[in-house]
Amino acid sequence: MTLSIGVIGTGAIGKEHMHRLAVTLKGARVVAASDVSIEQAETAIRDVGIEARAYASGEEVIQAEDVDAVVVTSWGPTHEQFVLAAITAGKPVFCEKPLATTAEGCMRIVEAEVAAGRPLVQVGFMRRFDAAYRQLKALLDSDGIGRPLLAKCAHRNAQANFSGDMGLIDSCVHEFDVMRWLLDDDYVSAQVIQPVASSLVSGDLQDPSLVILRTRKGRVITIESFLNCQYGYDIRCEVVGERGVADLPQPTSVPVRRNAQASEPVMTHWKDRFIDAFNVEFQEWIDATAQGKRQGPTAWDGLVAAVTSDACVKARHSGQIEPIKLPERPAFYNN
Ligand code: NAD
Ligand code: ISE
Repeated sequence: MTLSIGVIGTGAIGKEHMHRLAVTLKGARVVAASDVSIEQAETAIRDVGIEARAYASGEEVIQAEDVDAVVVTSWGPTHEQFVLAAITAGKPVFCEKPLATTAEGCMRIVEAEVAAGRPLVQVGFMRRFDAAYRQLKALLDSDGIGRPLLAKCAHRNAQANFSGDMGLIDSCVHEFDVMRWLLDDDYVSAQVIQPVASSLVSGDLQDPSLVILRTRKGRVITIESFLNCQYGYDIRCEVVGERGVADLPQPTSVPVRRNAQASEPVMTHWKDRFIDAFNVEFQEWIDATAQGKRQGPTAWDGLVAAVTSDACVKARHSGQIEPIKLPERPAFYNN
């Protein structure tokens, strides 16, 4: 079966995903797309080089008879309305992070999916599909370093045109998801510490920040979020266990020694660092969706990430350690 997909939001990542669905991967085709204007969707369809129909709204994409499943890659504040509309239409929906920009919005999605009674929603936390994270998880799960006690993460972008709390909501949200998956744990509190801000960053962004999360199993996780580190795109994670320490494997490159110097290239963009993860994420989603199954991050995972982001935002402004309180998980999301 070939899955016919409608894409809502044809900006940077929307076009990337359209190309991977239509050209790189197997088992899917893109038959519909929309953006804020029909012309923008038409341009994207032309740029990607596929035959698909452009629509003036996301709702029309969801309703289109030939659309089996929906991919939402529009701006974050629009995600909730499109995911809810897809659930109402009974169509599987893959939504880029964040699932919704507030925990309340994510909760409405969780309630709608539970009421629909079948798994329809997957959230775009692609790090769970990254080979390096999967290797690290396999090592931890096989007791490779004993009981994990603490983890130190760094999430560095070369440059990001962010303001206010976006670093927590839009960037650290990946650590919020991947670390509870990696450690099989949940968070209980958050603290955000701001060192002196980089003088290379303008506007109201305080960059970098240090997030400290405590977990239900008593672990401590630190996340250095540096949105304008200048030198490249660098994702790090070191887990300290009772009997050893494990590091997230880094992308391979050719080390060079020349002119009395040794060097190695550093990537500069998330789309290159996680290109394979995006491909695996979507191939698994296509295959599972075609069989009416669910795998991968759920609406519940999207909600947990949003509750964590909200607590971090509060902690940044209060300067205090803020509790992270999750609602009761519906049995629908067990396993
Ligand atoms: P972008 O601004 O390049 O693209 C967003 C597109 O959505 C724009 O073309 C915009 O016109 C369109 N849009 C806005 N409102 C719309 C509406 N009502 N209907 C249809 N289209 C609408 O942004 P982007 O970088 O492509 O990010 C899109 C989403 O993907 C964001 O939620 C972002 O957080 C997420 N993202 C995820 C990753 C990742 O690593 N998983 C990376 C980048 C972006
Ligand atoms: C971007 O939206 C992403 O999701 C990237 O994975 C992340 O590294 C970056 O900080 C975000 O802006």
